[in-house]
Amino acid sequence: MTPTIPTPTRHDWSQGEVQALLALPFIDLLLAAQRAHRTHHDPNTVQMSTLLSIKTGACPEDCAYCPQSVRYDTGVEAEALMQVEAVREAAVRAKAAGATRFCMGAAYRSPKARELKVIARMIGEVRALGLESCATLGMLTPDQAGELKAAGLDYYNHNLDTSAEFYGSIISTRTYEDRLKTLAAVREAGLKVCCGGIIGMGESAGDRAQLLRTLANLPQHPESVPINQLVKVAGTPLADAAAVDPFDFVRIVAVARILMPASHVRLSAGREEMSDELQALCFMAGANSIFYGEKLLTTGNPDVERDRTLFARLGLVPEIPRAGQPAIAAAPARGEPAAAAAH
Ligand code: SAM
Ligand code: DTB
Ligand code: SF4
Repeated sequence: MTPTIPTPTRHDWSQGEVQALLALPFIDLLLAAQRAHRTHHDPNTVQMSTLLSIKTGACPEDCAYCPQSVRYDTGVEAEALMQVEAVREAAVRAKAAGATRFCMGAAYRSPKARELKVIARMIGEVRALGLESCATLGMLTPDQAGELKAAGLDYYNHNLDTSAEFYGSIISTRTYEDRLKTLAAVREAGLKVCCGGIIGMGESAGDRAQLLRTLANLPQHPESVPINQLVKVAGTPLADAAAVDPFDFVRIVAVARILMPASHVRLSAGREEMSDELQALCFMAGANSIFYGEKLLTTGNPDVERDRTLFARLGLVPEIPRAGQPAIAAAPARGEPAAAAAH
């Protein structure tokens, strides 16, 4: 039997409902995800973001997955906050390669006032190039979120990473509540939210469902939901974490799509280790955003040529952002396009 399409943009999912979606027969789950996807998005377009680490390593936090924590010997060389002009040049290259969003990541627990002033100038340069801007700088106060908004920032990335229960096994230097507070400050400031998690840190199926449920039950769905597969880095406590079953990963993408139908679901870190076929399954399950460019922050990503070839083989095209896109709560629902239905 074909599963019914869940009501869009709900915020009251129970743990049982999310677990039941994750446990659907694979083919039924993919169909439900595709239906949700086609209701809100063109299924053949993918949003393209390029990442740049604007301040690398020596981070005081102890996130067990992260090569940039000062506590682990991972060979990452610490680098101070970049010069504004060097960031502008990287953004020019990202745009020329075809990215439409430029994401600046900094290995901070939280940014200092003088650092934020420099980053505000970087945001201005990125926006002046006609690129969407995104930053991920750690915890923010409401005033700092307002400062970033005033600088022209479009998106703020701040991941919940896993379930509230499992969070303490991965990070001891901040709490889940801290994360939720920053997310609320970011929303309050009028910034768009990019928030997701990491799969493959030893979390249970229940933890995965709980992460998805927490994201979907936020007062407003994040506009962007990055689903990262753990990049195992030698020297971090999770260097030898067990591999994720690829079909389980696809299921998580599909359930994220169903729970947050109007959001962009990003097939995020971990693509370098994925086959083209697995990535295609993720796009079928509703992923419609990627990190594009040879590097994530400190680790590798598929090179531009591999992605261009994959897109050509699948008939995927980069998404062109619409100016003044409406908030996702008000996103227009679109029916299944006739061309797609006829295939
Ligand atoms: N320091 C800030 C923070 O943690 O919020 C911003 C930068 S931090 C590197 C951004 C995100 O990258 C983390 O929240 C985590 O989800 C992701 N990340 C870091 N290391 C990763 C890894 N090895 N594999 C997958 N995702 C990773
Ligand atoms: C997100 O969810 N994934 C990106 C971005 N947001 C900042 C980071 C992935 C980092 C992977 C490890 C690295 O390259 O250092
Ligand atoms: Fe620091 Fe962010 Fe890495 Fe945690 S994830 S160690 S806060 S850079």
